[in-house]
Amino acid sequence: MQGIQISKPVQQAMEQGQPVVALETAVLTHGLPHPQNIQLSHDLETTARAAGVTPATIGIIQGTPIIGLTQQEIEFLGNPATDVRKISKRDFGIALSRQLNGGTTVCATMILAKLANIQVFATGGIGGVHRGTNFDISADLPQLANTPMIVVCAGAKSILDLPNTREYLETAGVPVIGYQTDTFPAFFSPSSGLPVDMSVDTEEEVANIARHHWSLGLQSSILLVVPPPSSTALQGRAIEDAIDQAINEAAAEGIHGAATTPYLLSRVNQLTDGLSMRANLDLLKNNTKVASLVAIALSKDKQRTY
Ligand code: PSU
Ligand code: MN
Repeated sequence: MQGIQISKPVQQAMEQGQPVVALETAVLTHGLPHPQNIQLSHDLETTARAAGVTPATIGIIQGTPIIGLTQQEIEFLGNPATDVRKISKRDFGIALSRQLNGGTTVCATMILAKLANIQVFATGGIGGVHRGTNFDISADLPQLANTPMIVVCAGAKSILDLPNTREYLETAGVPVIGYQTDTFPAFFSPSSGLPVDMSVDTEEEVANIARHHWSLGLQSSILLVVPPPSSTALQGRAIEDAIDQAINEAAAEGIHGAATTPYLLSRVNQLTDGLSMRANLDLLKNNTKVASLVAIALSKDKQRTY
């Protein structure tokens, strides 16, 4: 494919029908502080490899979209001294023409992963409908409506308006499948109280649902939601208060647009004395593990006929 660079290991795995999992880099460049961000990217790749899956960490280096960043490229993007833009769909032409560096959001990572025919993607939480704003809806949501991919996440943070995010997913035709849960997780917390469309116990069931969904030519994603590991998950007033305070401060400081999500993430981390980051790191690794199992199941499932 012209204009994008696919690493050797990713290309080889794809050619041989081996399982590959895409990973985003907005979490590296705009979601976590240094050096935990670099360590996290490394840990996610190790998690995938330990499961027998090739990781494809995706980002933009000097205007070239790369599917399968090297460790060195990850360190470059995650270095606070590097000038790096948060890339969503609207930013591609700008970043490529100006040779910018970019950390890709869920939306942008899906666009690039699809160009490389990757079908499974692990992230922490998706963007959604923001609370208390008239029209701040993450580009992640319409992209989920238009990308045949299994996206594994811990739901979405309650920095967002979760009921409306859930409604949008329904409108967009995105089935929300709970992995060993029957409620939509709220990222740090195992449950938002909102329902999933179907609960499954195994990754084979996920692959089977995806195959049938796409067999009709549907172009939407399957959103597989995984509760955060109970050892580090956060629940109750403390985390909700931190989120409310961060949202109020963002409004008072006039933070808006693409800066909103990074601002809220880092403020909540400060207000919870790092507990939220511990939960964040843990659930990202857990989601990558589940995504790896799903990628393996999907590669086996492909050999089937209906
Ligand atoms: N939610 C999180 N952590 C994150 C993000 C969302 O809990 O790092 C990132 C993801 O990359 C997501 C992006 O795609 O923020 C959404 O940004 P926006 O709301 O500006 O679309
Ligand atoms: Mn937004």
